Formats: sequence, structure tokens, C-alpha cells
Amino acid sequence: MTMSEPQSRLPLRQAWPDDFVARYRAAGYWRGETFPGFLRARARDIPHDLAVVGGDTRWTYAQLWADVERLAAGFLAHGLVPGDRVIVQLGNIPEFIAVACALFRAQLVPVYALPAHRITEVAHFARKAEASGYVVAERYENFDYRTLARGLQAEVPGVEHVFVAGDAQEFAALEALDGDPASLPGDPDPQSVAFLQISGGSTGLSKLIPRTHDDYIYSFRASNDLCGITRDSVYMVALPAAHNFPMSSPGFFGALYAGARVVLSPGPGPDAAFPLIARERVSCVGLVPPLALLWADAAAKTPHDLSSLEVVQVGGAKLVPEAARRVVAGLGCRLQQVFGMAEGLVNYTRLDDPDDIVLGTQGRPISPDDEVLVVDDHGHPVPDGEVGHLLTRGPYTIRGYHNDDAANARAFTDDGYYRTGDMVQRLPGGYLVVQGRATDHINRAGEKISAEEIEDHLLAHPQVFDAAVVSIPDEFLGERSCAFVIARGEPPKPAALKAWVRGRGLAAFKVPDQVVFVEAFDTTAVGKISRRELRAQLRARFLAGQTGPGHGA
Ligand code: OOB
Repeated sequence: MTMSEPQSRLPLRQAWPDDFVARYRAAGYWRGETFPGFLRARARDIPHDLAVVGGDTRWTYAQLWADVERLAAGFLAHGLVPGDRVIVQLGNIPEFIAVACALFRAQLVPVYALPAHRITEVAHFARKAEASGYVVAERYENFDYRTLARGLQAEVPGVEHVFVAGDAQEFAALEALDGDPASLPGDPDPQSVAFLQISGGSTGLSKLIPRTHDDYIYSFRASNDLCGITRDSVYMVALPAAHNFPMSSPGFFGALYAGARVVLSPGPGPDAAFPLIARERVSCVGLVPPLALLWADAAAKTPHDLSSLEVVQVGGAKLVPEAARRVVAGLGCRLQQVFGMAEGLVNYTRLDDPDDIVLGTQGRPISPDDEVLVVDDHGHPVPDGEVGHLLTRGPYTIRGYHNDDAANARAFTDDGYYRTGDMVQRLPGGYLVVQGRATDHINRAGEKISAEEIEDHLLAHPQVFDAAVVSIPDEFLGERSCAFVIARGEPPKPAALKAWVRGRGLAAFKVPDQVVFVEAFDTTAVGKISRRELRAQLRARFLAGQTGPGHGA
């Protein structure tokens, strides 16, 4: 039996209990819409409106839909079978949107990898998802993804089908794909899993997040109302398109749902984005805090006209009030804070909220049916205003990861709440202020890095006896990663250890920003302490300037 026979694989499901399904439908959140359904409707109703702008491409809704049908039929003609999982690793190019939508149309299931991911991560996604296809561009940001494709096929032979935008070499060229549209299936069940998103990987390796048509479409349809997205809007994707924030909060899917125009910026910096904002009259964009500050500074000096910007959203990591003030002053438009997670729950400050809320909170949930609990270490609710663990369930928050019983046992309560790992304070009115987190990941400018995952790779180095990776506050990134290492014998050079981590086939953002050698890790009189305590202790000692001899870089 080969990997492409659907019955050989774990089924994809995301199920809410029946009474919740009934409630979410009755409330009008889940309307039975699907991705192919709404895209076809836009192509019919507003065929000549511009849908996607990126590079030299300017697609109308009719052109986008025609390309979606061609690609969808091509994927099936090539041997993929509805239900197959296909890893999509594309940058901010129009093909990203066409491919994702074509996979939906063919009832194939995209699994989104970030362009920064490398062989170790992509192979992990392919195994976990039991993927049979992989879509890349020949190059993006100076990296040749065909090399990665070869490596992936060698490691995970089930990935039989590779499609390349651009020069495909031995693989199938996306541009040349074609098939009989009559071969295409009907529209999917709205309750079925539309795609697998990648978790930030707060503990260990990234997990796969199954999102359904009904739940995801609800999240961006409702986001459109809260973010002021209408058919007249122009939404820019400046962050990597594969990330949940620019995808759905309201993201390019929200914009397409509204019949608005999506503009893909080839990079997140002002140099790439500002000329496009001026040319396309961009009205809304989502940024992470360090970028927002960079944009705010650059806006004062730019020759480009940014006056079309109405809403700048900032999320992915904490925006402190002083930084929020600078963003508002520098960009001169409405700020909207966004606190979300690929697992579901998204909070927004509202466009008409008073300044103290917009500057000082991370917003409140999208839905009246987002249930939010703030609890102490024993699971007991804390009063409003006190800091506690954030737990949530609702009409677009998953009830379980794909193919990961151990993670599910940790991450969900018996009654279906997702343990976000975030520590928050709830204010009257339901606004949340993020105060930190309970898990040991590093939030490096919105990119999440699992301490555990990197420690594992460091421990594989022959000259590493032990390692602990912690987050250190960083003026620009918010947080940076620091690896504390006890060497085995002669300490390796910090640069050599960083190169080692990179050489393990990981995204560059996971390479420790700093390596500090220490003689020993403190242990308590009783014996071993938990990794968590150890990391906290190392961070505290480092910040107090006491990590001792043998500093690295
Ligand atoms: C977004 O999604 P993920 O899955 O990459 O990361 C989720 C985590 C949250 O649990 C929280 O720890 C952190 O990122 N986070 C924030 C934040 N927004 C996200 N922490 C503080 N302040 C914020 N505003 O990052 C994401 C998904 C959808 C929309 C926006 C962000």
C-alpha cells in the first residue's frame, strides 16, 4: 500500500461535541460556507475586481478562480487523491494564494510551512501529516527549495509529488499543470478539515492544527467586521503569508472573503512595503511589534505617500504601551492590537476603543461565544485584574491537534478548553493584558522557538555536556534566545555551536542569538531541579550579570 492511498493514513478530523455544533450553527457562526464556495461566488459576482497583486501579477477575482481550477485539476491529474496532504512552502508570491485555494478546490489539504523552515522541520511536518505532496518556489530569499525537496523525498519517500513555481528541474512545474476541470470533486463538507496549520511549538516540536472550513471562515468573516475590511479595502501581507496572523486576522483570506484587494509585499521592511503602500493605496496591514517600530521610524523620512493607511494591526508578541504610542505617533493611523494563536482564539482592540484600551491591552475575543477562563496554578478562576493562566474554547478554537495524543493530553482540559500557555490579566469588559507565559518558549519578534527543541539539538553536539535555552529581554526583538552551555572538555566556539544548530536543518530564527558557557548548573540541596526552574534561574543570574566565567557571544 502506498502513502497516496487515503485509507492508509490517519483521518483528519476536528470535532466539537454535538451540543456545541448545534449552538455554533444556531448562532450563525458556522454557516456551511467553504473556501471553494466563497471564491467561486466572488468570481461570479465581482469578476473584474482586483483580487491579488504581487510581483508582476495582478489577478482579478475571475482570473484567480480560473487559475485555481486549472491548478486543482492539475494536482489531481498528477496523481494526488482528495484527502492527500500537501506541504506548501511558498513566500509572499501570488502562487501562495492560488495554490492554497486550488488545494481546497481539489479537496487536498495544505500543510503550511514557513519559508524559513528547513529539512528537519519540513520532514517532521511531512511525517506527522503523512504528506504526499510538496509545493515550493525554485528560490525565495536566495534559498533553493529544490534542494530541500530532494532532501525531503530522500527522508520521507511518501512525498511522491513535488511541484515547483519557476524552473522545476526534475519536478513538476506549477505553471505547466493542467487537467480536466470536469474531474474536480464537488465542494467539501464545511465541517471537514480544510488545512493543517503549524503550531508555534511551545514545548518540543511543532504540532499540526486542523482547522475546518466552517470554523476558519467564521474567524475571518467576523474579523472583517472588527478590522473595518470591506470590498473597498486594500490589505497588505507584509509578514510571511503562511502565518496565521496575515492569513486570517483578517488576513488575505478575510480580504478575499470581503471582495477586497490583497497586496503581497515581498519583504516585511519599509523598503519593500512603502512603495507598494503608496502605489496600491493599502489601507490595512498586520505587523509584529519590532517591525511596527521600524515602520514608525521610517515613516518620518520616507518619500512615499502612506496616507492611505487606515489601520495598522500589531500582534504576535507583546506591544508595550510606550511602543504602542510610538507606533501611533509615527504612522499616524489607527492602531489595532491583535493577540491570537494558530489554535484559534483571536483578540482585537476595537477600532472605536478609547486610547487607554488600544495602547494598554491586547484586546478582547472576537466572538460572544469565545469562553475565556483565567485560572491559578490549581485551575481555580482568579478575580478580574489578577494574573492567571488563559484557557479558552469556542467556535474557532480547536479541540485537539492532529496525530498527537500526548500533546492533546497536556494542552486540553477534560471539558475541551485549550491551555494557551499564556499568563494574562482580564480587565472589566473582557479585555486581556498579556503578562507573560507559563511555557518556556522564546517569542523572538513573533517567531516562537521551543527551548526544549533547541536544547535537544545542542545536546547532540559532542562537546556539549548540558544546555539550557532561555529567553532574554531584547530591546529590538522583544526577546532573544540565549543558550547556556556546559562544555564537555574544551568548549567549542560559540559561532561553531550556532553553525551546528543551523547545520541540523533548522530555520535560521531558531539558531541561538547568544551562547554563554557556564561551569555548572545550580541544583538545589535536594538534587535535580526542573528544567523550568533551571531556565528561570539562569535567566535571572544572566540579567544580574552573574553567569560567571567563560562568557561566550
Ligand atoms: C500568533 O499565533 P502563533 O500561533 O504564532 O502564536 C501564539 C502565541 C500566543 O499564545 C502568545 O503567546 C503570543 O503568540 N502572542 C502574543 C500576542 N499575539 C500572540 N503575545 C502578546 N501579545 C500579543 N499581541 O502569534 C497570532 C495568530 C493570529 C493573530 C495574531 C497573532
